Amino acid sequence: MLRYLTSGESHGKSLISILDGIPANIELNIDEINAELKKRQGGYGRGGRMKIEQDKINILGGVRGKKTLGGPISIEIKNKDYENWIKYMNPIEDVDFETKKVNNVRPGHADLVGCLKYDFTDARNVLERSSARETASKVAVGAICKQVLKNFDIDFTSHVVQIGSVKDNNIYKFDYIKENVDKSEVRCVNKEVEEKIIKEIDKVKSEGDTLGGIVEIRVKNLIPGLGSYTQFDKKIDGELAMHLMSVQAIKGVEIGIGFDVANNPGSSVMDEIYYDVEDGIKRKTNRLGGIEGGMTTGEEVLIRCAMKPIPTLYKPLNSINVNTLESYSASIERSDNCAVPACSIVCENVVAFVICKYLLDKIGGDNLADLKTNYNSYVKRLGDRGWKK
Ligand code: EPS
Repeated sequence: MLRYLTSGESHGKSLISILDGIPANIELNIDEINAELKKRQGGYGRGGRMKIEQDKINILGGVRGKKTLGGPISIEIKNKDYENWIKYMNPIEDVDFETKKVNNVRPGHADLVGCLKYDFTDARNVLERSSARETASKVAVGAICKQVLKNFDIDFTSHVVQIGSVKDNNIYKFDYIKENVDKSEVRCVNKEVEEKIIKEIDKVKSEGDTLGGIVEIRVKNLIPGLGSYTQFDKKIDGELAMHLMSVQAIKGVEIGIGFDVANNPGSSVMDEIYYDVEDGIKRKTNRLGGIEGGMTTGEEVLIRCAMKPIPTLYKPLNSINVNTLESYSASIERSDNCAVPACSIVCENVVAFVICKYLLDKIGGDNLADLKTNYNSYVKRLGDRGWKK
């Protein structure tokens, strides 16, 4: 079973992840993994931290000569900012607990409930771990999973479809998004919408406020049958939603037309099936986003995630001092005004982890050769039934 854990604080020494279950003999392209990390750091609306960091993976175990060994892979991403925080964050020496203490808990962040639940008088102890800095680990893990999946031509892309009130209502082909999205600093492939988004971010920033938005993730070249209808915890849409909802600041996940299924009759929601000698079994539309009965259909998977605006506001909301219970404005921590473009990279890599987990469940094998044999035999059997890759 593919699984991972992460550890580390936003201003601690490093972020650490352990990814367990990656088969042996997968060749890792470290530059490609670092390129994903770099993309996560980008995007219009980011704050000062990204000028300090240059996230790169340092693999500490599970890989030899760029090839996976089949054991757990341990990944470190160093926090350069730790040098500026060592007096406050050193895990094994006495530290200054006062200077960076956070009393005035921020609405929308984990600060208040974290202090109550873990019996902390300092929300710093909460925010260091709840920070979206942890998404760098998620991206590193997902980027390694992508290296497994590229052996089976499974490909990913993502883009921003809404920031604040500015929406891109167009539907794009996978390849168009993939070719154009990295040229945009808001990861929006429509120039007109991009300009409006940048103006909206500037406006909100000047008002001391923040913006959320919607990102779309697409996966192509999948095979049918990843996931299963036979048990609730085997459904791939359930697992995708669980992983995506646990990304910091995500408040909604839609698959295919999502909530729109409720507005339409069945005939405008289901995807008609046809058979063509050239293409094999296919769908005329993809409203259900490539998943039926908790299983991939082989069509493109299409997912949208809604990210709430970042809760740290430069014009803060009313809150309390968690220790004295007196009214105060919420504390101001250095933060981003809009991290939706970064969120599209995070969600894309989170989806890569789930797809990899379910592909390994379906075609299991301890090493790449066995995976390929199992994959080819499954695809051949599907071919006999009329499905074509
Ligand atoms: C982030 C690092 C953080 C924040 C942001 C995401 O760094 P710092 O707290 O030092 O500025 O910029 O985190 C949040 C907005 C949040 O609310 O936690 C990153 O690496 O993405």
